[in-house]
Amino acid sequence: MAKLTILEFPDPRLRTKAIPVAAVDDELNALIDDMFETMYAAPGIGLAATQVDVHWRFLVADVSPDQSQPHALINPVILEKDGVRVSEEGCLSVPGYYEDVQRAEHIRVKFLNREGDPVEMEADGLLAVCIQHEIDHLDGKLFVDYLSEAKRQRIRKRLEKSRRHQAAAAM
Ligand code: GNR
Ligand code: NI
Repeated sequence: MAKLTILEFPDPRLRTKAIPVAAVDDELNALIDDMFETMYAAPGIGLAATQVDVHWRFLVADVSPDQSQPHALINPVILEKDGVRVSEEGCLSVPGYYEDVQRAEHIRVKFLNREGDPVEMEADGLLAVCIQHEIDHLDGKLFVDYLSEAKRQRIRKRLEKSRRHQAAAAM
């Protein structure tokens, strides 16, 4: 197992549209293990392959408080969306910023599980929000894209500035 590096906004690689997974094999399952390790260590409740510079359509999520409900969704497709929910979102690729985003409250999603079998699942609340957030990543989209241009630019400038300070402090 290995912890992977998470790309940060405004890294252009976060804008890549991921391609469908062709085969659910040992290589993919090893990557999924590494993504769970990376997500739990962060800590976060979800992680899309895009964020670790792998541009295949899969994601991991676990919104439980005790790491007891790991979900790995391969080639996820949302079949149904219901209701509206506004909640505060954060993102491991936009560290330190939290903003309200409007999503569907309830979703039905189909995907392949780690064995390669097709599965359908219903999700509500935080898990539904998380899966929508992760599928956005697979399409090259970030939660800051739902904010005003001014807010997004302010976040980008502040993150670039703090990264320059980090780089200078490391010399
Ligand atoms: O850890 C995360 N928390 C979170 C909170 C509200 C809505 C979405 C998320 S996902 C985020 C981890 C992440 O960046 N996944 O892409
Ligand atoms: Ni994110």
